[in-house]
Amino acid sequence: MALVGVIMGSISDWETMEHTCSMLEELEISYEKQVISAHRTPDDMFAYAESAKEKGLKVIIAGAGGAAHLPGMVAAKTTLPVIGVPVQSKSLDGMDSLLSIVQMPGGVPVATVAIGKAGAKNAGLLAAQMIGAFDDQTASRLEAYQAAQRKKVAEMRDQLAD
Ligand code: RP5
Repeated sequence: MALVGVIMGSISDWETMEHTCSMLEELEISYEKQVISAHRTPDDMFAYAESAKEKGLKVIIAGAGGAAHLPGMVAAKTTLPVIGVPVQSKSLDGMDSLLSIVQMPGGVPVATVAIGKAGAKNAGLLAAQMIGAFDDQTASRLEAYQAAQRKKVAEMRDQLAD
């Protein structure tokens, strides 16, 4: 059973959103992925948002670029936490995506991460942290992930000192 739903506005978003999925796999979080467009398939978007909770999802991660309405509109139709990933668009470098996702009206939150790959990766981590707040095994994997990051920095320090 998938705990996290990863959706994106277009297949062109996959090169960004695959970093979310890789992180979820690394942390052993079950997920499903789907292309759902706010503008091209609005009925599918609402159906997905409305059924997400009852099918067992705990978090939705939505990536979109340009006029990036997918995360906000999904958030409008579910009580699950929604994480928005601004995809780096070609024309405005992702600033359009970021502002479209982050500037939600009070009452309809979308947890917005950074533009592009770093944000996509952090979206996976953030979803794992939400699940880890209630699941000890996930919390342990997150501790191991942080310990590995500390080790990498320690190696960088050694490298610099050589
Ligand atoms: C958005 O429009 C998608 O999220 C994508 O980032 C952007 C461009 O989509 P394509 O024209 O590449 O399908 O809906």
